[in-house]
Amino acid sequence: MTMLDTVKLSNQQISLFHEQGFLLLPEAFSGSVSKNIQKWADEISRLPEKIGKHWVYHETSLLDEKKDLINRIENMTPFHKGLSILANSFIPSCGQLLGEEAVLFKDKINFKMPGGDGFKPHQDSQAGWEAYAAYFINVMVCIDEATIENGCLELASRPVEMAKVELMGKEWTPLSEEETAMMNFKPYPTKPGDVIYFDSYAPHKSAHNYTDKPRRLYFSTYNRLSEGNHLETYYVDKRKNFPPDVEREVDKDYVYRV
Ligand SMILES: O=C(O)CCC(=O)C(=O)O
Ligand SMILES: [Fe+2]
Repeated sequence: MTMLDTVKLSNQQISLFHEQGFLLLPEAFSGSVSKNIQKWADEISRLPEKIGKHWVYHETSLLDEKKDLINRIENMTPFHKGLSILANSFIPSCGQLLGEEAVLFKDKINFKMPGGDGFKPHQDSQAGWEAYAAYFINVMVCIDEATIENGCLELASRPVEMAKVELMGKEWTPLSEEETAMMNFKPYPTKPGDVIYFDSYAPHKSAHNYTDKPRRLYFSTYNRLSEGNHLETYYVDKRKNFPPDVEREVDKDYVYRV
């Protein structure tokens, strides 16, 4: 089993994170570690979809309506050793950014296969996260090269005049055109092994993938341990409204929100 290097952030990086709401860390992982992460993503996507295991969501290709794609896999740490080691490897650096001990809240891989849809502008705390903790940090690990063409992550810096880090839109709906009018979104193309930290109030979005290559990105999320360990409750709650595809009732409508 590969051991992952623990990321250690400098004071300058920590300040930049708090100023912008995000921090880029190019080449955080070496080529061989990145290859392992790609292998783990392949492995988890090949495991059978069973009730009580990792959560798999599908989508219909925007390029071919007969084609079913894996959209996202969540709740992976109990079911894959490597992906569990990956999630745990960020606890120290997220602790540095939080100023106290961090705990894992959730983890997922967004697959965005050829024909996969994008994400409307939002802040992650709009997805009801404030019910669990006041503040979270996401870590994005680039699995496949993410480009402007295949829908890399786009982030907006925190407005300088913003005194408090808070929601700029409503819960459960994406940011509106009015709310994003003054935001300056910038695409951040990444290569395998690059990492981006961004907090749960950092506005972000990404475009669909109309290229012929997958754009898989890994995301894990952490909160202050002093605000509680919510991973299990989060998934129990989410299962009620938005369970994985294998657990869905045929005649029920499920809507992805935010
Ligand atoms: O995968 C992406 O491009 C962004 C995903 C995202 O914002 C989310 O899952 O909350
Ligand atoms: Fe998001």
